[in-house]
Amino acid sequence: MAKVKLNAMETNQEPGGDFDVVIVGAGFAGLYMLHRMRGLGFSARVFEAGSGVGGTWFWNRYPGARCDVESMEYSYQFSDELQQEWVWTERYASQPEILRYLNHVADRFSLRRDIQLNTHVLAATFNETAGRWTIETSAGNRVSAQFCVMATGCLSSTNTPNFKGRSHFAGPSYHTGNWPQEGVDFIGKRVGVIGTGSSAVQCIPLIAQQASHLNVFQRTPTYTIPAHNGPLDPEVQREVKANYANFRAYNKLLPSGLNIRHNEASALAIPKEERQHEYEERWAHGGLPFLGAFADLLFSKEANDTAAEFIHEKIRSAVHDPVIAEKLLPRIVFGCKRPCVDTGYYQTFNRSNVTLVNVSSSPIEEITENGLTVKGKKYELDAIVFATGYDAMTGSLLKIDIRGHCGRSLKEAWAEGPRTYLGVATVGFPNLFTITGPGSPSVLTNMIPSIEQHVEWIADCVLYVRDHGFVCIKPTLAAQDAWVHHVNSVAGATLFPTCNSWYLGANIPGKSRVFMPYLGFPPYVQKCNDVAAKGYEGFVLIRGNDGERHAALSR
Ligand code: N01
Repeated sequence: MAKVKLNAMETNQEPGGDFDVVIVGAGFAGLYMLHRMRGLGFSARVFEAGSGVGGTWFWNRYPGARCDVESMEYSYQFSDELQQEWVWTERYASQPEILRYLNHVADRFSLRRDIQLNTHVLAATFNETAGRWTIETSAGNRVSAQFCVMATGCLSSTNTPNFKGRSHFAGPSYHTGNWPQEGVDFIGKRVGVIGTGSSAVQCIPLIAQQASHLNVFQRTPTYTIPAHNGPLDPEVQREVKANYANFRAYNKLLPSGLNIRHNEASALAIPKEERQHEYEERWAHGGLPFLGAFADLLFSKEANDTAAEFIHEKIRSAVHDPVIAEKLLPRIVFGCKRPCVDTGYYQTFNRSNVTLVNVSSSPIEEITENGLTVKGKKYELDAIVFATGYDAMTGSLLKIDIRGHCGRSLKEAWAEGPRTYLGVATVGFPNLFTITGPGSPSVLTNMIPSIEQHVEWIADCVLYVRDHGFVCIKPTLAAQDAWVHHVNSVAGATLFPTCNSWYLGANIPGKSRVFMPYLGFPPYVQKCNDVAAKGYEGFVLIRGNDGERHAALSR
């Protein structure tokens, strides 16, 4: 990464300094971590790569970007004043609205003075003698901190496949996860969108309305459920706010922490008509609650097939041309990749200016000056949109040269896939925490309460270390090994590992195939609480002078 040197005047921050905590990232996780640490009296500095706060909601400005979790749930709950005063306008909030919310949070809690923008963290190195981290940035900072918290996000390191000839394309190209702030005008343009995941499903219907022609290059057809988005009924908002604490507490007891009604029944235990009725109701309601239709959808292939068949029929009835409809039918297990939530996705393929190109059996061969080729056929394009996803969960962490005990890098430690204790800490990296890291429920839950749970747990842990006269905390190898084994065995009992999802790292060539998130919410929260209640069971706490500390860290 090129070093962009900004002077202290430009960044409004000093290049050096000693902090209790350095936090990397100013999205939902980093903002709350900063607020929490400051509230406990710790000094903290946040480094953020973007020119504004917001993390994923800062970068993902593609047309149609909006959340697939409902607005009344996808927000912080740490401050009742905040959740009472903020007014959401739609059932599913758009990217601009969420970004406005996060900017409001930054201002309301006076967070900006401790956030340095336009700054990539390049390296974090643990100094065993000092028991502190040294953090180096693209802006020339070299600061030290006792604790380092990675709030780098699970879906923040974009993946642009290395197609042959990519640099030869003469027109503009965009990645959905790094969209120009000024927006893009596709009017009258021949556009190619590569990918058909959540980002593509959201932007394709809108780009199709502008483009003179849109080619959609599909490798794996996707399941998407209609959002049925619309203005948020003020009465619904008032009711939730009148009872917000109970609403939040109830949701925390549900699988995924989302306000989804989970049917306890098996899809196979009831007559077909009843099953269809359940699916129809969920389809009419829209969005991710479809996943809760039956208890065994992600455990039994036979049960899963009933959901797949139902959605196939919906696609066949939405798409006029039966040949195109067949091409759009997903053949993977429903839910093993995160289902998308859309507005008019399948119907977009009825437009005369939209072509679906199958790149599954015949991949994109080459990007040329004027477009790209598939199976020898040329597709002339004025602009390319890479909706090709992310190096999820580990990508942003491993981009930073993180070095712990004996100078060993995180990249080496995770060469065979990420290994953590509870998704928050890693053997060999004392005083380093990962918010919603691999091995925690994170992306399989409502992210915001999961972020809040991690932030609060980490803050309590740091407080415990300080108040009990310790200087360092690190997980034991035995605790980490047992946790990794547990995370894998839970995933192995489901249908999740059956497809090439980013949950498994299977979308990135060469990445180890490991199911990264933990399928164990809400018991996970209890486990974290128990660990803390037992004086941080599974961790080693270290105190003493430099020599003693050095010896303890070396064990
Ligand atoms: O990324 P993806 P995304 N040649 O990885 C294709 C969250 N999110 O940005 O499936 C051709 O899902 C790839 O094909 P395949 C949400 O959690 C949420 O869309 O690997 N195609 C796939 O179709 C989501 O799951 C929201 O065969 C290639 C696509 O690119 C996650 O972010 C909105 C290719 C990538 O899909 C990621 O979503 C947006 C190649 N070489 C995102 N390489 C909401 O809240 C990749 N592809 C609504």
